[in-house]
Amino acid sequence: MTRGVSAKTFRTSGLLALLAGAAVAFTAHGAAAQTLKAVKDRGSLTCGVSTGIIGFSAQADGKWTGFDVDFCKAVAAAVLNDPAKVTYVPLNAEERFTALQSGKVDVLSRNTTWTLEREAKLKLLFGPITYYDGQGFLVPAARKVESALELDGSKVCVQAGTTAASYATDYFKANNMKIELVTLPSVQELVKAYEAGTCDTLTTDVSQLYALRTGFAKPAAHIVLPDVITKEPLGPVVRQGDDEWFNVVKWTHYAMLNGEELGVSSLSIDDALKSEKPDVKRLVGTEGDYGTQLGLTKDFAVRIIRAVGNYGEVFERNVGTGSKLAIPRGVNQLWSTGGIQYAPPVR
Ligand SMILES: N[C@@H](CCC(=O)N[C@@H](CS)C(=O)NCC(=O)O)C(=O)O
Repeated sequence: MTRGVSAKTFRTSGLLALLAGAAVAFTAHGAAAQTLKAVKDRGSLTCGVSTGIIGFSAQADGKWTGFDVDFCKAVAAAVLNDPAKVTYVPLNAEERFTALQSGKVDVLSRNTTWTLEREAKLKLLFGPITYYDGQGFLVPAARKVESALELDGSKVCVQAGTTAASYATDYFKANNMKIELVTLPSVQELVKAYEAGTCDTLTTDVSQLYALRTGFAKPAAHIVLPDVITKEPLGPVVRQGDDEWFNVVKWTHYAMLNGEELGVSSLSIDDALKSEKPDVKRLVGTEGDYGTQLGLTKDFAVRIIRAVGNYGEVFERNVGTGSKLAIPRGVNQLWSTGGIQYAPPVR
């Protein structure tokens, strides 16, 4: 009898120890962590961004700006009612995923391509595609190259830890062309190598080519070739196992997209609060409790749009034709105006 009891006790305490261990493991990896609660308790969002890509995430005079930075601000506005409550964590291509896995950042908002491996193997989840991109090539205009198919024999600069290196290899192999890949550990060294003439071309996502070019001594002396050789769906990334947080991240983007579709902008937000249109009322929270269902407030979309604007405003301000980068909206237009940006409805 005594033996039986002690054996049971042992089994129970063993089970408890196992559960405690699992809880610790979950917390350490952030998998089961309640990120939304953690952000609210901390009073700030930790957002993983790039180390410096103008138009997307770059720091000047101690201030971060850009398309990916605005996404961090939008999440902070939705959760904390203050777009300034963000701690930016600059991450290069190689360190970004471990930073997210380890819980160093709550979300990664950093020109990151959604791939199967990054979800299944790295145990991450991509939110909506905030920017549809593709890989391209930058060349000095003086080389008089008009297509990537003229790059046979070239030295091609890429950054380590990105999708660009293997895609470039595949592309040139498929076209029976020989290239020499020059892999650089950081974007700063990538730019330096290209500007110094170490390589004939630089390859990465087209949006980044436009961005990097703005920082060159003579931007007009470099052209982005028309060839786009891959699909690079870029979007925010979170850890697996925290559906509530995943929803907050997804609906932050969808609030901005629905805002644009319904004509609700940072300029018209006060009028939108008086609107009688059912779709607008649901978006701004004068009807229903959609924001509360997300663990936020009824007016979460108002907070976002007031802070950073709707999707079109964010795109134009940071990377659009009126910005330094001057990227045409292209496929990133709304589905209703010929693009593929499409948000599920708030209802
Ligand atoms: N979208 C591609 C490329 C993203 C990427 O990291 N591009 C580099 C080259 S421009 C970059 O943003 N570097 C900035 C940094 O490492 O801080 C990916 O997810 O692998």
